[in-house]
Amino acid sequence: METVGSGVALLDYNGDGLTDIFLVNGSSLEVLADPSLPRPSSRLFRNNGDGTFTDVTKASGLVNEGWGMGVAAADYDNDGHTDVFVTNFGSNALFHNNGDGTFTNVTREAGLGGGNWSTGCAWGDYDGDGRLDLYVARYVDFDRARIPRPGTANYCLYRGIPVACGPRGLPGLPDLFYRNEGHGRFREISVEAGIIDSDKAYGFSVVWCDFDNDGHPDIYVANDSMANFLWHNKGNGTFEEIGVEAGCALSGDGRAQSSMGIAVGDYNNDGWMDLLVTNFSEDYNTLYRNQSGQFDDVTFEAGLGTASFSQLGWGTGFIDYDNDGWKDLFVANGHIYPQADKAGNTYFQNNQLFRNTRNGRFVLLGHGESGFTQAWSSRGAAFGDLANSGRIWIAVNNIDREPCLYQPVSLAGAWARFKLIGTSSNRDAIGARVQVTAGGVTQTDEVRSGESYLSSSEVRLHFGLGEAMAIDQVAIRWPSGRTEKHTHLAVNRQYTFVEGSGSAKAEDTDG
Ligand SMILES: [Ca+2]
Ligand SMILES: [Ca+2]
Ligand SMILES: [Ca+2]
Ligand SMILES: [Ca+2]
Repeated sequence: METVGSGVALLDYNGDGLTDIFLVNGSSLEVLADPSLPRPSSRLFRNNGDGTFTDVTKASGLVNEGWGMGVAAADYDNDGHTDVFVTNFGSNALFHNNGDGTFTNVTREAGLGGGNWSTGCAWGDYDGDGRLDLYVARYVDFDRARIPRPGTANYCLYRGIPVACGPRGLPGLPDLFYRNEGHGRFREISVEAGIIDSDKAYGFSVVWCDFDNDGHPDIYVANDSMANFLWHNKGNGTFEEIGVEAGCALSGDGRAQSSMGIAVGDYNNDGWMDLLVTNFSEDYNTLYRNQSGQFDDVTFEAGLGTASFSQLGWGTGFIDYDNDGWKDLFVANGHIYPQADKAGNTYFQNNQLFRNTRNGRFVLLGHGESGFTQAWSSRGAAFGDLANSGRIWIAVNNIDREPCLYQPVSLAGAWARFKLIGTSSNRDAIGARVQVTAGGVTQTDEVRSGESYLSSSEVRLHFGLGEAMAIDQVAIRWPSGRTEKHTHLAVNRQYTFVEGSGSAKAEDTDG
């Protein structure tokens, strides 16, 4: 279990407008076997607003002592306070935010314990009732007594070196899908919703997004060693799996890849949400360009093919690090096998930043330019503006190391940030689509909770605006279906939009 974890969340847990950091943590077999041993736990760091953070784990009660994997933060009960769901090897955990800086573990009442080995998770409102529902991916049906020793089967070798077994050759687990029934209770409805993971694929990361622009949020799941899922939301309370037909389940030449993380974003600004899926080493991370809901593997023509061949990719996101209005690409790397150093690869690998050159292509920045000079074995990654300065920071969880926090330093263009508050829609407006037109470019994004690798970025939407002096238009499609437009807004501001109020509130900013 220790080879794959774990995620990181950026969330404003205490509602002070400053984005805080939650790090999921692993455990050990010794601790699982002996309850008298001190238990490692997740960590919550409060943003002090002066460039420092304070560990408030204990005081907050946001303490996950299971073998942590993934996290998704969202206000599932629409009370204005961000709640946190954590997946584990073992029971998962739902922490309800009490609104006073503390959390209560409500897993049992909510019915969200799951079981065995859960990984990625993400919130979205599949049926448009204003209540956030939850997708939980699961990985291997893990029984330590049945796991072969390293090297004792052909799926326990990496380039001839004995390594930990799996996932190939091990039994998988079906994913879980929970409908939010209100009053803090959930019901597992995967089969009745058509989410039938009959192959028990080895699930990792999950993201909700409306990929075919029909107004209903779809769900994409990165599976390890097997075809990825695209669960198309039919708009009638059920889904159909269309990954292969839609062209985003396999590599362009029809191979199932060992997928880890998912970046979702409209990198070419055509109004269709694209995908970047991180994969195993000796393979490439796959860029799927979305055209009218149909995907093409354009990895090599985008210049991303060979740049990820040696790397084993995990956390990833389309982020506009230089605020030019074109989304760039971040990838967190690190091999899964410590033995990789003996097999012609390396366990520690540098993270990567690719600049979008606005012509459908990306260019890898050198480590000096990206600032990613130190190689670790990275996993989860999340994105947000931790200084409210109009730039995107990156938080990365590393195996057996302190995490990395990358502060933006490059000169950058204008920006705008949007905080959406749903009224008839879910309060966090998860699934809302925002289109921003400025400087002759229209950018598209959606509010998400759950993306990258087992991670959760802040729900505020950030847009780089290049040299634009003003925003011509902001168009919002709320999850309820309600649409609204705002015109002639100033740049370098955060705006709060409340569904149905018809007005935009600009907030003072240091930017
Ligand atoms: Ca809440
Ligand atoms: Ca719902
Ligand atoms: Ca859709
Ligand atoms: Ca850019």
